[in-house]
Amino acid sequence: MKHLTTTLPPVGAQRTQMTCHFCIVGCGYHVYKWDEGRKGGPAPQENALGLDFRQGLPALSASISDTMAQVIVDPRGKRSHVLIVPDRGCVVNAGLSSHRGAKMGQYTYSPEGLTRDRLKHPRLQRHGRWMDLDWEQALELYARFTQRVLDEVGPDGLFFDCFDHGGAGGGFENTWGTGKLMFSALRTPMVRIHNRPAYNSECHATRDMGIAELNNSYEDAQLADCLFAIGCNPYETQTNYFLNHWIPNLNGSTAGKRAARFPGESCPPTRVIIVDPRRTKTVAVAEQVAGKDRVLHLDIRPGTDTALFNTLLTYVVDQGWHDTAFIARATKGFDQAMVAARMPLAEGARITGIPEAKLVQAAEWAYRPKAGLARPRTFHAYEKGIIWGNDNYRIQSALVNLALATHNVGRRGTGVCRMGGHQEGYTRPPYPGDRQIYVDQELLHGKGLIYTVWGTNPFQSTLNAQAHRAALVRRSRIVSEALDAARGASIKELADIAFDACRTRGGLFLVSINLYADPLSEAAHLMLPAAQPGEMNLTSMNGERRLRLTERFMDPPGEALPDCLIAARIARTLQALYRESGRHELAARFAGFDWVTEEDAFNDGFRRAGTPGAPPIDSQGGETGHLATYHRLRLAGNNGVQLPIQRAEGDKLIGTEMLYEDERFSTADGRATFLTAAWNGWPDMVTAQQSKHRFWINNGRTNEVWQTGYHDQHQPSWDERMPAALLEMSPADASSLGLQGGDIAEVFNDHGSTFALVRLEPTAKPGQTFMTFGQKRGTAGDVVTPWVDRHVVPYYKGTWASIRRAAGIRAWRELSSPKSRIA
Ligand SMILES: Nc1nc2c(c(=O)[nH]1)N[C@H]1C(S)=C(S)[C@@H](COP(=O)(O)OP(=O)(O)OC[C@H]3O[C@@H](n4cnc5c(=O)[nH]c(N)nc54)[C@H](O)[C@@H]3O)O[C@H]1N2
Ligand SMILES: Nc1nc2c(c(=O)[nH]1)N[C@H]1C(S)=C(S)[C@@H](COP(=O)(O)OP(=O)(O)OC[C@H]3O[C@@H](n4cnc5c(=O)[nH]c(N)nc54)[C@H](O)[C@@H]3O)O[C@H]1N2
Ligand code: SF4
Ligand SMILES: [Mo]
Repeated sequence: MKHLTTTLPPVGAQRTQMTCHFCIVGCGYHVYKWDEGRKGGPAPQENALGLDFRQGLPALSASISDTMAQVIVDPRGKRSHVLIVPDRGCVVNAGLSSHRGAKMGQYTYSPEGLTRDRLKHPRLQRHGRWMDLDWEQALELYARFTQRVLDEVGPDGLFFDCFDHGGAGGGFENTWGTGKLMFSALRTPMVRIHNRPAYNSECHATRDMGIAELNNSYEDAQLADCLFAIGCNPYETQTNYFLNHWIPNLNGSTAGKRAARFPGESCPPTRVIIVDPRRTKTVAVAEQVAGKDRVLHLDIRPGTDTALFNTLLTYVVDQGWHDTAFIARATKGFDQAMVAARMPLAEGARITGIPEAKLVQAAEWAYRPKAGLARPRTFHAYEKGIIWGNDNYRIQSALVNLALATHNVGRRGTGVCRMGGHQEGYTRPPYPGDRQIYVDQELLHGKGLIYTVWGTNPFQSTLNAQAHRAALVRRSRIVSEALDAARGASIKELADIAFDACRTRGGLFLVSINLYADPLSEAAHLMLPAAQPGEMNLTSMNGERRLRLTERFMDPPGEALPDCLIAARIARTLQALYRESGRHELAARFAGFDWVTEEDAFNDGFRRAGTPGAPPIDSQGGETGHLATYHRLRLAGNNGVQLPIQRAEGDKLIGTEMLYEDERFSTADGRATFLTAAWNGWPDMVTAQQSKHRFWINNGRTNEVWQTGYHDQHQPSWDERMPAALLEMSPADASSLGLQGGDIAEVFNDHGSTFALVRLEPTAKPGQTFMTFGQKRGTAGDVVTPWVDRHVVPYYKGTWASIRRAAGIRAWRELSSPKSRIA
């Protein structure tokens, strides 16, 4: 173990529970907090961890590092140590941390730490400078502007881009608070979700088929005969799910458990199939653990997954490996779907670029009946490679058809599931629109008067991002100029000036509600400071629907507030304004926000769904959500409860491990529905770039960076280490352009241009590059086309572009290793 400089928590240190802020996996952690000046000793009875630090700890017995520690200062100046360590008792991660979760300590607010630049007060932009102001003034400005829009234009003038998930920048409390404000108080349909340009789902198809996208438990990955990973890279993106549940199955550690679970069934050594156009770290690690003969990498031609699934389905049905009895008793639409799906091996191989022999091998591994004729248990895991792929609805229909026909849903060891992005935390009144609106395009066309960007950073993360930024900056400037010309104006007068600039001159009033000032800072007018988990109590659920409470252990910086309480204060300010002007009917729409704490928001939202007489709510808590109280969740600890809750036995909550074991699916008649999903080629808008631009720009995530880097970019020397987003490309392609590793390349097409740091990747295929998405310097979205599917779901994952050498600075070249990052 590396030498630790961190102070150990003394016996008796306060210990609270915390679910990692970041990815879907939701690893359990404990937060230890104790007064500065005290410290625990190395003997197990001398420290709160109960560990023996006198000699080196056995490998993996404890995961603890300096990045987990912080010294915090409360508003009265009292200083405390904080240590955020993974919980060995949590069934999700069993004491493992990751590159990201291990930094929660560092990312805890401290006036002396990396996070010292957190927003502490509301801020208003005046004359190109940021001025702090108090909440009353900020809320009055926001509410007066909003009131004029409501009165003179209508709710359609109020635009939002808002989180809808769990974890940091989310949680059931905050999705409810924001949702109640947007949908039942303001009643605007002009809302998009933080990661896509409309109010829609990432999973329309599977829901239409009656299959919720998180339908198994992490344990099922330990029990499967075959893991079928499609467009996901879980070693880098759902790290501890992969390490703690997939790896033990692939290395045989769960063989005994499988045999005990499925008596009488043969449980051959587990195999994994990975569908990804490029070789990933997941492929490399799986090969190391399972051996190459149990790993099949289908290096598919990008965007052809529909053809792959249809070919496999055709082959499986021709072999008679599908489950005809299950299809007859629990589904509908199989025969029609098969007509559209039929694709012979030769055609499938031609379209996907995967040799026929490999297609057959995949079908045999995943679907060929085992010895004794039992059906193999195959878990289908998918994420952004197909969700943000070529026609989300079509691909997902084809995939779920295949899983359904082979009865790989509702049985232990199977599933057809999203791997997930963030944790989940959805509870909102129904969306007030009757169709999906492409909000980015509306903004580009001059619609909207105020845009509230809530816990997201579209400047770095949306599609067609350069055009989006340009339009927002241009429209925002119209308002800034009007505000700059004001002399001695009151808040009310400022609101009127800004409103007039929007109403008559096409301006846009831009508001960012965030932890930090950076996102949108070049264009925003008003910023409101938000709190992160630990500074508030927050509930969310992970990728196996495991609901946990993260406990508050410290104050937010300055006057920052939980997002739900910001929403409540906005609503109450509007209510007061309407009351003052005697418009009581409108004032009534803003009632029901008298929350004092985030727990009030939880009780009002998550727990109320399903209560007789309550207005309709879309809630992942469902009808039994009311059983989950903060008190019970505190008792449930980091293992929480898997939704939906079955019942409470005293204060113990009993949950659900797997959905659809009863073969009753989420459709009106309970039958799962096959969808027709013929292979349909690529969208014209994407192929239109192909003749002009030589490179395919695949893009996504790397282990170290969390999303847009909102915390990570405050790491010391981040700027030197990451002067731009990474662009992995083959050495031959690079040299054909005169590029060396460490050079800055311009990546451009007809939609935009961006910059990236070239990294030579020997495993990259010719003509195919991979760029880290969402970065500040080098935004992959700048070259992503504005194409979306019928439900306004984007195709972030692929676009054609040209690449040229833009700059080369020796220091950057030195950063660049010629070794493969992937191997
Ligand atoms: N090209 C391309 N584009 C993509 C993708 C891709 O694969 N390729 N992926 C898409 C996907 S899946 C995603 S999820 C998006 C990510 O895009 P975003 O959602 O825009 O990215 P984040 O970094 O998660 O943004 C979170 C923001 O909220 C702030 N924040 C954090 N916690 C809190 C909080 O508690 N309250 C508030 N108010 N603010 C908070 C952070 O400072 C940060 O600015 O990008 C999408 N865009
Ligand atoms: N380290 C880290 N982990 C994260 C995040 C992070 O920012 N950093 N973000 C979280 C979030 S919000 C999300 S949504 C998830 C995303 O999790 P993932 O979906 O696993 O991550 P991505 O890297 O976006 O994309 C996965 C893979 O899709 C492949 N792909 C591209 N095109 C195609 C195609 O046409 N077909 C197929 N089959 N595959 C294709 C890419 O090569 C890539 O390896 O990660 C979560 N976890
Ligand atoms: S795997 Fe995900 S949830 Fe677990 S520690 Fe890492 S980022 Fe956090
Ligand atoms: Mo995501």
